Amino acid sequence: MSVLPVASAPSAARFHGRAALEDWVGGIAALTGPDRVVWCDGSAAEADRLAKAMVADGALIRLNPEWRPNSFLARSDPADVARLEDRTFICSATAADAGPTNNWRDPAGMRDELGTRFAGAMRGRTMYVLPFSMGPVGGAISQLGVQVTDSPYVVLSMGLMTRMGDEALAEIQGTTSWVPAVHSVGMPLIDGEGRRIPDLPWPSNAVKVIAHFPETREIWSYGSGYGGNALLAKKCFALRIASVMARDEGWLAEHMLLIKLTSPAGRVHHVAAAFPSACGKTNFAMLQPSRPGWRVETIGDDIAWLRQGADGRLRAINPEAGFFGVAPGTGEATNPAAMATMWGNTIFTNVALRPDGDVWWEGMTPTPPDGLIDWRGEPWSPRSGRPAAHPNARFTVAAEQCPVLADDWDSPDGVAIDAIVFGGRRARNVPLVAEAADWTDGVFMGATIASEQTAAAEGPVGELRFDPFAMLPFGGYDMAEHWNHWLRVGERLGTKAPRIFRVNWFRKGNDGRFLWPGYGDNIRVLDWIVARIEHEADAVVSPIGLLPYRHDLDLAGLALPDADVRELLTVDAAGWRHECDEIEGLFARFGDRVPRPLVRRLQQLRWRLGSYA
Ligand code: OXD
Ligand code: MN
Repeated sequence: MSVLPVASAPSAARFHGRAALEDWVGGIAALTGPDRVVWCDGSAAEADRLAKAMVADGALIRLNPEWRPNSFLARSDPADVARLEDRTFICSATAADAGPTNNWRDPAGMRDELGTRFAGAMRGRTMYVLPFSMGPVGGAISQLGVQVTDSPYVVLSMGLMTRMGDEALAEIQGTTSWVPAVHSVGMPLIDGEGRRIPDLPWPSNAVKVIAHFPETREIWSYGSGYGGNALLAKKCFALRIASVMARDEGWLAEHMLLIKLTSPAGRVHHVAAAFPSACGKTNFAMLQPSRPGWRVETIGDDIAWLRQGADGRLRAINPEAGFFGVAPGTGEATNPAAMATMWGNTIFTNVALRPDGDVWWEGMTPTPPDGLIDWRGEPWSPRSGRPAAHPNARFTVAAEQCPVLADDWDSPDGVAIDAIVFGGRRARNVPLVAEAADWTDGVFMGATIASEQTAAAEGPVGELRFDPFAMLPFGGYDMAEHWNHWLRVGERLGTKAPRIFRVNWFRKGNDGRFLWPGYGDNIRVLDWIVARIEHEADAVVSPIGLLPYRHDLDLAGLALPDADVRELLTVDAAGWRHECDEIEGLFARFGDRVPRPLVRRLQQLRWRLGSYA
């Protein structure tokens, strides 16, 4: 079977049931030409076999089992260290469907290119077939996928990050649909003359392409072995493709962490929170409260799928089964639960190696141990003038190892969401916390998530970089349509809709200091959010939302100067008028696709700011 017909894109209906799966795998094998095809069962024995073979080949370093049992270090090619947004493409039927913030490619042209790139791409290698479930196998909100890959590192990682193997495969029957994902590192081990080429510890290709076909729900990724470029269940499926499925089917696929919150009185609430990348989502998902009696338990740290349940409420699952967390900055002081999670059975990528065979990275301990080998495999000392771990170094570990994992984290029907939180990294304007006046106001807050530009290379310093719903690099279709979709979901939820809040841990004073301590003290903000949900706290009406009265915030023991507290809760009218101009610039990019209620909300905001002192 031809897997890449150029003229006619395959219909989504092809990716149903077992026979179509076998047909598709056969087609990919015929195109890519691997030596053998292995269907992975997801067992511990299989992972152990693969890891041993990778250690023997020099592709993984086994860490000292006394410190870190069954754990490994991978060092990537220095040119393959992160997600590549400029090589990530949305190949929808029209450019308008992808929207102005995505890289669009004509699907026929992309199929042509992929046909050429993937032809023979796996020669000399093994092609692994990974059936997986996103969400509990058979769950009401779950979906199935199948990735083929020629990277054993990807097999091991997908085994930690998803429910991968026989159980998921058994679900693929009859008319059950599954999302196909093809991955190759793009380095065949047989050259044009038929000669064998020695493998590399981290094979990859200088050319990288991560392509999504929203209409047919297909993912094709070539040339990179790293993270979101290669673990296709994560950003590619669970966000880009799933967001399109969600739009078509009336649910939401969002870049959100999920937590279960228990108050000192024993009341339980579930919170979904969207933050742009690099805002400390994993830390928030595993927050260790600084206030007595509170408990935060983890359901997910990166992605949430949300769907209205039979009871009319919005219910959410974490579609993933593991954490692919940024290592630098994670330590006993900032995230003890993450440190405990990775006690063993963990794959580390691009961290530093200690002479005793354990790992280290910046922020793990205040001072680095002696005798480190850096992420590139070279001797390192604090005088080296470069970081020991790559700033995007990662740990990959199963969620089950998290000591603060919530008991309902894998509930097949998901958990009922009480509050949705939008956050960003804002030095100015955005207060510590504000509640949306209603669902539309909440969608406006989500649509206008932003951070100030901090490096001249990104553009004028201080100008806002918008990241609507923290989905800018992860949306499979036009962002303005995504806002519309949120408004429709809110209409259906009606009075059962969760409340929406905006938070900001990163506000700075004029002297450049952070005004809020963050980390475990963020529980104080969650405390107020719960008080609002439980009708136990009033709020001050402001043009940008409902703000806390100072006396309703638990600030005990913080010794925050009065002026700092005031500033954390201040609405600076002039600053917000300028922000309105920037929001107008954001909306202008989407033309008349911006939902009318959001345009009206912006007008209203301007009007209210006009008379605000
Ligand atoms: C991530 C990201 O790695 O958002 O989760 O970039
Ligand atoms: Mn993320």
